[in-house]
Parts: sequence; structure tokens; C-alpha cells
Amino acid sequence: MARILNIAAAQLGAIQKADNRDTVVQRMIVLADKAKAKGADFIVYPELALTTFFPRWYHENRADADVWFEHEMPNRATSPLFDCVKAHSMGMTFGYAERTLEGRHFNTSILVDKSGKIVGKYRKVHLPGHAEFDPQRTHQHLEKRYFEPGDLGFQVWRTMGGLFGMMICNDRRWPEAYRVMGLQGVEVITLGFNTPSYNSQKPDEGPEQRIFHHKLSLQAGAYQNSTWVVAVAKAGVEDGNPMFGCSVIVDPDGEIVAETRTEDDEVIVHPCDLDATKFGKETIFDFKRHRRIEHYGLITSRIGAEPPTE
Ligand code: CDT
Repeated sequence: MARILNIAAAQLGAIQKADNRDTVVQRMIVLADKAKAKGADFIVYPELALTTFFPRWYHENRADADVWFEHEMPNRATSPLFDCVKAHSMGMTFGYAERTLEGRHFNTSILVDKSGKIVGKYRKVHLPGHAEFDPQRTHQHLEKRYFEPGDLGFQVWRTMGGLFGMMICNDRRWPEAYRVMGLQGVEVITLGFNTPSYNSQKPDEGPEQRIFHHKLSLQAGAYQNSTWVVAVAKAGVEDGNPMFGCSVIVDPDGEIVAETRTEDDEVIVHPCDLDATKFGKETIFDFKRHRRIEHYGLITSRIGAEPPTE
């Protein structure tokens, strides 16, 4: 019998610097209600869903950026969202900036089951951008200033009748991230993103090429690991800075089966058959039969490319 999970990709449009978390959470609740009306069992929200994409703003004093971070989860602002999805009996995942009790900072996503319990946490591993103000760039991307690399690895959780994993934005460009979850049998990978429509170091690289690379990465990751991938944008123009939409649900064959059409708050829902992951996992991507780990050592022993000497 098919294991169908109706998954909602809940894209958020722009969140301005001046917007507060209560307003954003109300928008997320509207999307949850719409998703429920479309029969969703599980809803996926973007990376850093509660605020503007603040790593574009330079704070000389690093501590001044703490206003963008959550010190506990759920908290006063997000409790209504937890209550809402619990009342709808929907699981969810969303991203936020996490400040731990010890004062560490991570770009984090949580996985919440249908009872409203947090069952999984992921902290972004591949942090893009730079740590210092860079006058050469058309816009800043200071994730390396405000976050430390995630310390929880790429785990997979058995919940809601499936095997779930999370990654965040830039992680989607790294095949290692999918494969580590693929090796744990992952069936659904969720991913939130905030991707500027233009390359800050190559302004003639615009939305068309950026969206091509976005989809290329997601579709390859889904196909090569025979898993569903659900990628959800925060999109639109935040304080003059455009980010593309194109939230997508990708099936285990690598095909896009649902896609948003706007750069605003928008929800799409697709019935995802988790058993559709089996065919690829048992044939061309039956890792146990076909992988040759004796040839993969460099993947974990070397970080940067080192061409052979002449
Ligand atoms: N949020 C995030 O990870 N964005 C990156 C932009 C990279 S440009 C420095 C992305 O990979 O989409």
C-alpha cells in the first residue's frame, strides 16, 4: 500500500527589517490554514523564517546581531504557530537563528511532529559568504560572521510514517549532504532557502542562471539518493534586496512535481508517496551493491582541491 504524505511547501514573501516576529508568525499561520484546507499532513517553511535575512546587514559589534536570534523554542512569538499546527494535526519544519544557553550561534531548522513536539534539530553546516564587511560586493552575505558551522551532522529521523532529514539553503549545492542522509535511507529531505537573485560578486549572473543552479542541485540530489526533496524559499524584495522564489517539490526520480509561481506568501501541496523512494534505492542507487568506498577516501580526508603537481 502506498504511504502518501501530503506535503505543503509554504513559501514566505519578503520580511522587512522593520517587521516583527508576531506579524510573521501570523502570516505563517495563514499559510498553515491554507495548507490544511488542501489536505496537508506536513508543512515546510523557509530558512530564517521569522525575520528578514539579516546576514545581509553588517553589525560591527557582533553582539548587536543577537536581536535576530531566538533563545528558546518554542517561545512567546512562535507558540501560536506550534498551537496551530498541532490543532491541524500537521507536522512542520522551519528555520530560525538559534542562540544557545552557552551563547553559541547557529542557523537552525527544527522538525516538529503532529503532536507539536520537536523531534529533530539541524544546524546549517555549509555556511556561505564571508565574516568581514566586503566593499567589493553589491550586497553583503555575512553568515560566516554571525553563525558557527553546525555541529549536529546530517541526521535522519523516523517520524510521521517516514524517514526525514533536513538541510538549509547552501547545503543543497553539496552532494555530500544528500549522500550522508541517503546512507541512512532518507525518504524526505526538507530545505529552506534565502537566495539573492543576483550574484554579489558577478552582477551579470541573474535570476535565470541562479534558478537553474538551484533546481539542478535539488534535482540531482533527489535522483541520486532516490528521495523526495522539498525546498522552500523566502522570496521577494527585502529592503531593496531581491530573492527568488521557485519553491519546489522534487520526486525521487528528480522531477519537479510542484512549484510556486510568485515571490509572495504562497502554499503548494503535493501527495508524496514515500514508497516511491524504494525503486531507486533497490536498483540503480542500491548503495550496498554498487558503492566503492575504497575510492572515496579523499571525500573525507581532503577539504580543498589539490591538483597533482606537473
Ligand atoms: N542563505 C544561503 O545559504 N544563501 C546562499 C547564497 C550564497 S551567495 C553568498 C545560497 O546558496 O543560496
